[in-house]
Amino acid sequence: MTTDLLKSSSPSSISADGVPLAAPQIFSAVREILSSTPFIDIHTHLFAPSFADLSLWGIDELLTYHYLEAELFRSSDVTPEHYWTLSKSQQADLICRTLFVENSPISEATRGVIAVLHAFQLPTGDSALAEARTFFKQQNLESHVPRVLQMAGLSSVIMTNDPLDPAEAPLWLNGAASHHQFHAVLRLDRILNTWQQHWQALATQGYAVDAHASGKSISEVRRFLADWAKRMRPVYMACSLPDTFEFPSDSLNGLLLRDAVLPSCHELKLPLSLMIGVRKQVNPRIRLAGDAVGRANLIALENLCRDFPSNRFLASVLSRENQHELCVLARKFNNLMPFGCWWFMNNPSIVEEITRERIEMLGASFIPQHSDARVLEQVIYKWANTRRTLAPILAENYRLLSEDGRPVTRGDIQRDITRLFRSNAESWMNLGPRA
Ligand code: FIX
Ligand code: ZN
Repeated sequence: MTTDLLKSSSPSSISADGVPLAAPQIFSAVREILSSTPFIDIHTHLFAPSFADLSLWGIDELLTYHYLEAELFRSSDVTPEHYWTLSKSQQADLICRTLFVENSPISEATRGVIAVLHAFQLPTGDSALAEARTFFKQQNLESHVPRVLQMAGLSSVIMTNDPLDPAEAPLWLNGAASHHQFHAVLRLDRILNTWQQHWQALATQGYAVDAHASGKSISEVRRFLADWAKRMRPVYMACSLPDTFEFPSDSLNGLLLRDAVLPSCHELKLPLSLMIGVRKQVNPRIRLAGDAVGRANLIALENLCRDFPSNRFLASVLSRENQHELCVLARKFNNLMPFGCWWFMNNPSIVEEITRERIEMLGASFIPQHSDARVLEQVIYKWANTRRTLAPILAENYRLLSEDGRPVTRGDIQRDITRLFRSNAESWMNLGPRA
């Protein structure tokens, strides 16, 4: 039985979805399907409404986003020390004046704020701030959240939850209400990267651990992870790692990863997300804006994928120089899922470059993007940017496929876009229909 390669196997070959598209129709079909398919945002720093105090939203939070703070200090004489003495609204006033009035908001991050105001039909000129403040004051979080996710074309978002965060942990311990559009993640940076500073927090929660992670520490860390997995029902565990990350290693990080985290992920059937390449606090004066990037040695990731074949790894790398290697590693290990254009990679010119090579090397077997949103309304511009950047790239690949002799249908395009922005995540994270 020969399969007819030239004929699409997508189920809807009889309906309009099955009709081969002419080359000029491909781009608009891709754009329509990108905008009509609800995405899953697999990495954000957003919180469900029940985490009210931790949920950042509204114009003052949008303006004081650490991406904009980094840009403020380049265009203003204010010292970081003085900036931190200002109130949130004074900081927002200063950033608005400096980056949106005295300069053109042409950077990706400043354009983002303009796009959010425009999405709410709010003015975007020099006097925008006052009217925006009035508008956001009138919003009720319970109804604002689903509206914003709808505007961003998202069915759900995945949070970043730290069981050792002094502000967040008590909310979970007191039974924070879940929300059907927000899924939890067990974030392990304090355990894997700064054990010396944080082992006592585990001890305070009743786990017999010590500074050297000796004695019962490993089994107690595993008990800690199991307890928090029951409490949070996370869809994966995650950790950001420095550019100097090595594995295997005799360090505490290496030991905790090998003997506690990986076995727990395996037992709990949870993937481990590794975000590799951050150089923390190269300039601590500017706080969250003070992190930078370094090229990592991805042999560590290669060793993890090879030596732990029954663990699943999500990976995003911060350095541009590591992107190609990650693609190649994913061709070697099917327990590795590359995802997103993380942080300093999340700029249209670089998203384009990364996505093109991923499609050429991995087809649709990767997760193109996540928003990393810290402020609720950021998902509106970050996903609009992603849809705008990806439409011509996907269309070009379909045009080439059609030129090479295989007609393309809407059904094909819908299947691939659903896989890229939904089913890869659903299958990898046991998200299933609730996502
Ligand atoms: O480690 C992370 O999850 C990073 O995304 C954040 O730490 C970073 O500050 C950020 O907001 C990047 O967009
Ligand atoms: Zn993040």
